Amino acid sequence: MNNNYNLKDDFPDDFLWGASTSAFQVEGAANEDGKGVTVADLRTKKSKYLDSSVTVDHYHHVEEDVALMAKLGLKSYRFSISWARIFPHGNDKKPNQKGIDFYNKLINLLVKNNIEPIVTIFHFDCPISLVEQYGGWASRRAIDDYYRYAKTLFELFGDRVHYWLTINEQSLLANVPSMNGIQDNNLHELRQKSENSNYYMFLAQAKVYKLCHKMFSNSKIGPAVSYMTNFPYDHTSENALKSKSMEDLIAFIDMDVAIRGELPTYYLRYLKDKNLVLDICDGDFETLKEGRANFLGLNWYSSSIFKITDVENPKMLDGVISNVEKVTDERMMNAEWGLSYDPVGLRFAMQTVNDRFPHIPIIITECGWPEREKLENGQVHDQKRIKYLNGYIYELREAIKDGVNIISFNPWSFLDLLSVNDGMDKRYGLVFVNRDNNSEKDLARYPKDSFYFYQKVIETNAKNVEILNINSG
Ligand code: BGP
Repeated sequence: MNNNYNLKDDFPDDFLWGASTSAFQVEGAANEDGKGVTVADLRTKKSKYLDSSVTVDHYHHVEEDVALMAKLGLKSYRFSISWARIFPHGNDKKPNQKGIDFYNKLINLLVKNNIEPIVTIFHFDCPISLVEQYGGWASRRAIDDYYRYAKTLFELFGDRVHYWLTINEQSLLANVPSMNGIQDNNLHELRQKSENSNYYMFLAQAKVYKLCHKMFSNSKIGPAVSYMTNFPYDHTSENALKSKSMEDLIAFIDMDVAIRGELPTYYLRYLKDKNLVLDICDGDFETLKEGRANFLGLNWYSSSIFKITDVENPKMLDGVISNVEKVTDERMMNAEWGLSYDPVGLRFAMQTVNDRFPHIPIIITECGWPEREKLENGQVHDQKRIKYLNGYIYELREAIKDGVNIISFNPWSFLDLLSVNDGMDKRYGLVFVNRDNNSEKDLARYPKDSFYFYQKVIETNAKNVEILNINSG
């Protein structure tokens, strides 16, 4: 009898164990060396915590930070390039040499240490000048400027970068349009602008997928999708359908367009019901078809449970997340900010994606556990993060054994960084950075206990990961 079904038993030897960050959350130096102002800079300035001007000053600590990555044993590092460091106004005639120098330095250090760069082209930081010039992503003009920016990156760094992520969490940008600098006092107009921005982002990415495949035969390119598995609160078909529809409209839409090259019918039905009209031009659908991703980046932190309620709760504009309540399962380990520890949920998610897009390569581009943390005698004992990583890595191996083609895992975040809504109070890092919301202190780096746990994971290809006791909560 032949028992060789071509299934893997473990993480492959070339598995890319990585870690993740994004430019405006780690770099600092927001006004240095010619960098232009971005929407993210202005949004964080309004925060009651701290802004993007210094954050954890990775821009000036780049050698030290890559040395720590090498000590950790990272095989990949997922980071983003700041559009406004390359083109300060988003569409300048010439790129900014100092910005190019910084990313060359970072990429060369990574390559020297055998760390594969996984580069996000656009992570929440649209140059503000594009918003001032023509409304940014609310205008079709953004497609050409994004394309030119991506092409410039391919020309500059494509000899050393083999993994590209086009846009981070597009659906979040579409549902919170202020993150792209899009405003309107009229809610319907705002939704209309934001759906067009969503459509332009789909078209821009399709063009860039096509370009990348044309320029490099061996490179991989895909979106970084925010995917949170939704479970219905109970067995009723009404709750199950609502949970699924939200998952479709918030997560699968970005995957469906990137892989299948067309707008899914559930999205068209949504637009029709909301009386929203996309700015569709001749040739657009061919553009979508001709440019497809060849892997999926997934930001998966935890699952959520939803139940339908009568209470209007238009958290992300109206429509997608309205009339639902998020329910906490007290049996799980839950973080202060609503994230829960659900390792089996991750395996479930991986199977779901693989069912929809069989054999598609998957990179986990984000995944992480937030805590308030303090340094004690130069140490941080982040036991919950270790438990989280242990459980998630255990279930990732199970998913690989199920036949899911997971090629890389990049937990959020390599080091503590600026949380979008909570400054430095909410820490995700494997490395502690000595600063808080009120003071920059000395910005010294201290590996946490989870750093050493993850170091062992990488060294042993996860042999140190303990069997998961699902009932241990
Ligand atoms: C994702 C973003 C990251 C990061 C992370 C944690 O949505 O891609 O940039 O911010 O979430 O979010 P937060 O900082 O709000 O906890």
